[in-house]
Amino acid sequence: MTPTITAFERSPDGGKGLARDTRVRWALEEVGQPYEVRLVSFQAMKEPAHLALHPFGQIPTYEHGDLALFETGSIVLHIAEHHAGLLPRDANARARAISWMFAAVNTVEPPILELATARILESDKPWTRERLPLVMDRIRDRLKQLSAHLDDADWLDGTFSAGDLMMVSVLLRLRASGILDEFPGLSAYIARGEARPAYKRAFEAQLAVNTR
Ligand code: GTB
Repeated sequence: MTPTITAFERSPDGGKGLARDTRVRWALEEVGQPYEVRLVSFQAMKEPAHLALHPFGQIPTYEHGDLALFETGSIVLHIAEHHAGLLPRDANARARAISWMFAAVNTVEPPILELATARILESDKPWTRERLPLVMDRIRDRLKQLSAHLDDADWLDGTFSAGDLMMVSVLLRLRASGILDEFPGLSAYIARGEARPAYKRAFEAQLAVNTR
């Protein structure tokens, strides 16, 4: 049986790969699991059929047999736990890779989302001009710490894992901000992620949907 994921019928980013279905596509491509995609409109996401899969009316979701999941982190973890290739076999290394998955969505991504909120949803507010530098500094602090940890290693903890997949995906949202230019080590880390054949396939698949 083939899993089915959901994705935007048309992503607001026009195919830059920043919507979260790309992370799930990437994980499925890394492990060699074919998948189907059901495209949903913004309206359909808020209707009962989709809300039964995703209580917050968002994408992506993942359905496989009688299992339905939402939340990218949990979907990627599920894929990684059921296929070889995204989590180390050694129990401690595996636990550390999962820590990096949580760090990506729980520690590094929040200030990045604040930036998106400030730039897109709050750009007309009088206080946004003052707030933006503070948000940028919060991101900068996290990137400095992440960069120090990575140092000159290729990946966060030994071999490429679901932790790197999530972290690279989170960092990619910063590209347009220019802040990554201050962190050449992290830029190279992101480039290594993007160079993976599985990422390229995932990116091309979402691009094809968004440029039809
Ligand atoms: N925590 C959830 C997860 O990780 O799965 C968050 C899911 C989520 O934010 N989904 C977004 C969504 O469905 C799409 S990815 N939004 C519609 C809604 O809430 O009504 C977020 C996203 C959207 C657009 C861009 N972009 O255009 O650049 C980037 C990221």
